[in-house]
Amino acid sequence: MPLTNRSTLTQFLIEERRRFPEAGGDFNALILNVALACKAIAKAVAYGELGGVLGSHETEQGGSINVQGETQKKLDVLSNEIFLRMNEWAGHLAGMASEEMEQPHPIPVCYPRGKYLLTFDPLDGSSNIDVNVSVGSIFSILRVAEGGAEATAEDFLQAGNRQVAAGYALYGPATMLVLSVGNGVHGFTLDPGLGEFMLTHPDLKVPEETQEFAINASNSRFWEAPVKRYVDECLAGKTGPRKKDFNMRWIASMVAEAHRILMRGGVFLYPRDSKDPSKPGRLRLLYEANPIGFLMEQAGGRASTGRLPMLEVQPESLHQRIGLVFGSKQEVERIERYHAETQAGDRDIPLFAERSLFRD
Ligand code: AFP
Repeated sequence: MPLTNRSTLTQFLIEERRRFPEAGGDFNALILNVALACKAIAKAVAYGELGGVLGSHETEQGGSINVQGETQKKLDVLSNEIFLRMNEWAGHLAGMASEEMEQPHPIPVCYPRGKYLLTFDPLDGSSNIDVNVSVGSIFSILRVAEGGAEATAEDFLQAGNRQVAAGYALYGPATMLVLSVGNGVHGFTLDPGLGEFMLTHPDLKVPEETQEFAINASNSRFWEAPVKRYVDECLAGKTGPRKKDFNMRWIASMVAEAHRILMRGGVFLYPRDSKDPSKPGRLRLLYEANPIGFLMEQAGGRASTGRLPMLEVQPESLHQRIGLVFGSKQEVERIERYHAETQAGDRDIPLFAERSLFRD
């Protein structure tokens, strides 16, 4: 197939860089290294069982558990290694933080350090990998205060509106890279023959309205009142206050949900709930909620905790969990309104109700 007139990721980045004449090229090189890591992961994922990398990661002591308390899949560990090896050598980073590592990864002393920080979930949705459902990698790029010094965990604790770039790779029927460098959101499709990401979806926009919501309904008994109200109204359809029918999706792979929402609208909810009081949400702020939130806001959508804009949350710890709602602006704003209206909403969840001495 002759070379189409599409831009490659490299061409796109060089054209974007023209907006910053003083840019030295570090930023672009960093993004290209992240993209290379995603291509390597795409290749490993595509082999499936043939690659001998399905199933759980085993050590001499048995299955390995990550800092999240979750069983690690072999591909979780491999994907994490790929991100580290493809990014630690180039001199653009002061450190890396990953869902799969308790502490930040220091840049080996044999390599120069740079002014950026990279956080990532190397393989999101990995509980789907053994059943061949789409999974993805999520990444976020921050600046470190002063370049050159080794990054501490504190350096990563920056609000999402401090991100200079964010994106994901989706290992689906096609492998895609969706990226924002702060000037809109753009989708690239991997040309397997060339090994290049080609610009196929420039300037993605999230439709403001939708009839599609995504939530894990098996958690409904743990939801706070505003979430229950929102979902019940969607389920009531034409006969209810929304006066229109809704459709529901739940892939249990947030990258795939986010991509559907970028392509055709929708709203995703993994809210704070009372299922596990030690976890104020399932998703992690730094390398899941913030990068996806950045993309949604850059594409004219919205990302929220339900109570405040996601990108304004000040992180308190590297692996902090948070309730997450994102997608079509009008739906997210409605969900935020419901949270604002039910000030007493927090007293409705069973945990608090049992504490009340005056419960009738
Ligand atoms: P895994 O990476 O452990 O599969 O978790 C995926 C995820 O973080 C996110 O991608 C999904 O939206 C969500 O968890 C699915 O959670 P449930 O399994 O509770 O539905």
